[in-house]
Amino acid sequence: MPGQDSIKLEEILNHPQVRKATDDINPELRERREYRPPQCDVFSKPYTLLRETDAYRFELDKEAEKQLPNIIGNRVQLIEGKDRLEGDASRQYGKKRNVGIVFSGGPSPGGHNVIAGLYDAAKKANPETRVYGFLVGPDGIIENEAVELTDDLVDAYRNLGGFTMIKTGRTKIDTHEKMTLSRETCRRLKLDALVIVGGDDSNTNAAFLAQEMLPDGVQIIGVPKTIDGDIQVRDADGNVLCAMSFGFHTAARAFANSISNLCTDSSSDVKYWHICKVMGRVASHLALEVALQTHANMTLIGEDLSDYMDKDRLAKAQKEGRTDYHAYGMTLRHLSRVICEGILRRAAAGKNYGVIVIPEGVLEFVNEIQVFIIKLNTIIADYNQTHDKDFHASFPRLEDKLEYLRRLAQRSREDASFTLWNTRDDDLFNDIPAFFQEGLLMERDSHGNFPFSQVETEKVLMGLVQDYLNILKEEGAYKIGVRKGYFQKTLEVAGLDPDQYGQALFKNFDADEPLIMKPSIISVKTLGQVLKNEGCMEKGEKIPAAVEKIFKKTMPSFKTQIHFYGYDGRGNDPTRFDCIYTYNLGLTVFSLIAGGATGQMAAIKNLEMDFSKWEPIGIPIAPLMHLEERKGRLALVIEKSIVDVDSIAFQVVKAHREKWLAATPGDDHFRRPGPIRFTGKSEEERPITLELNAIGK
Ligand code: FBP
Repeated sequence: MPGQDSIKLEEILNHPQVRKATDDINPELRERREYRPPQCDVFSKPYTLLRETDAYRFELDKEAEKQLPNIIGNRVQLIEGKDRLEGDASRQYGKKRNVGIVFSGGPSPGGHNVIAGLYDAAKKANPETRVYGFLVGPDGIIENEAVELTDDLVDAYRNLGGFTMIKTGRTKIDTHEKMTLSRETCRRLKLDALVIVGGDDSNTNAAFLAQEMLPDGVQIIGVPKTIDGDIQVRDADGNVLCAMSFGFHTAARAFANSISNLCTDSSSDVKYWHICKVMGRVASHLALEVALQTHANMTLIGEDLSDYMDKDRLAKAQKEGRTDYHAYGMTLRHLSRVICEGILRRAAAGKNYGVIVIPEGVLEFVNEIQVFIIKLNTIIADYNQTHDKDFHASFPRLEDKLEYLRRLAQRSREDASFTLWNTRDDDLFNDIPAFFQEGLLMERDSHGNFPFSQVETEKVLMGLVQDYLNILKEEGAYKIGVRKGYFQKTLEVAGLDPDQYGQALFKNFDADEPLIMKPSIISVKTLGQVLKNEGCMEKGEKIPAAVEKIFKKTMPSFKTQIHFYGYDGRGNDPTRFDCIYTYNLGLTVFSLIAGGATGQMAAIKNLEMDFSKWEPIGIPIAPLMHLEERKGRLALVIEKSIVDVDSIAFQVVKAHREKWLAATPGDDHFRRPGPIRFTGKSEEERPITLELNAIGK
């Protein structure tokens, strides 16, 4: 371009427009940082006070009573705002403290605001209080790697997503050595309190730390974090204390926006099935919320599959006077058939495209896979314990692992008392594709969780779907319906009689639209034969081009695009709901610390209601614990909450399945949630599942 050579790069880089475009700080970021979330009413007072209540009841686990004797008697604490506190209470509230905070587990949008809320409340109570952020998760506590938080640091991350400020990690403080080092760190930093922002496993860890550190005078407070939405706390009478962990809303909205865009693309381009795996581990809460946000054509809900009964099989067995145990529970094969049926029905309606949402943990609810997961968990844990070596280090390659399993099967043949892995298990396991074997044998995390996010669930399922669709295509059952008007027009333009050809080609020419080609027509050759048999063509005559064109339009090819929604949503900047929720969680944490609590989890009650009704509380963690199989043995953990198939949210989705599948001519029923917007009124106020499940409560 003329004159371009004369502009020096330096001048270009100094141009105000270039500087603006290359600045790390944009107006959206500035707006987020400057936003100050509203505070629950109780926090508008200068002080807060904790009041224990007996309004909630818990059924205590015997093992929890034994292992956590000092905190098992904790009760729910309500937070009250006070204009003044008397004597010692006021000194206690405003005393100079050292507080540590750590993120544990996967990132979840809103974490920075928990820090901001805690920091603001702590500094307001006493500007000399110090807040330390432990770096890269619990390792930071074990190794005493911490930064002291400052106004500048906190302000830089207000209302921003991720856990970037202090990072996160998945280490569990589960050995005597790690516990000793953690106590040492707390002593060195003279910590009064340690805040653990984490999921069910991290809050479990918080309870054990609270028990251990009681003699040291270190208070431990947990915060319910996870996009998975699987920390939902109720008391023994079903009263909801914590309806949703933070970050769920943002992740679900982020996934829903992308998936909704795929719904739009798929119904425009009309050639792809988009297969969307969404995070959530075992629980399908995120998939359920995405279904409500987008009305995607098919959404699998894992929890729904465990109750599955094959009614046809049951009826057949009953007729024959026998019991068919295989009719109970979903198999991988059957699940793939259910998906195929939806694909087939949409194709018949002329829609060989669509969107399927698959929760990443769906296979946990499929009988044969669940058995493999449990058996392999035990085998790996047993190996690590017996040999005091890591299974994955001993058997780095898949072949090594398979060889080890083969030896176990051999052992079961020689020793009848060994039933963990028998020849049948080994044979079945060897039947599955190598990439899936590898997935099932993958290293468990430090809490013993199966790494669902790394298993190509969608590939396993869609492989079976593809195989079955090929069979159905061969059988002439998988066909794309064509509009009668289009067929008639195409033949008339070619000078052919639509009625004569229509009767020959379609199985429903006289019935409703769309037209479905006869099952016997599956190739150009079979098309020619049918036309001859029906008297439309003479021997040696060529199939009319217009007829062949129609035939080709009815022959489907199943084209998929695979997507995984997880890490992107975890890193999204929080919705306004999550910003407000987490900031108030941070304020709650400080009130719990100032009130002397330990072994409690900060929570906000009534999240489904108007903000004016939100109620900050402290939930006792120890009474939530129960025994569960982890790493092959029973361990005390907080129970994960999975989708309740009797809940209103699930029932609503179930009632709309047929409508959203839209296996009829005409438009789909997609919903457009739109992107997460920090300002403006368009953003969903709170998760739809949360609102639906609160109906009538
Ligand atoms: P948390 O349970 O720690 O909140 O993590 C949730 C999650 O995002 C799951 O949805 C997912 O299966 C898992 O983390 C992925 O783990 P990783 O970050 O180790 O790949």
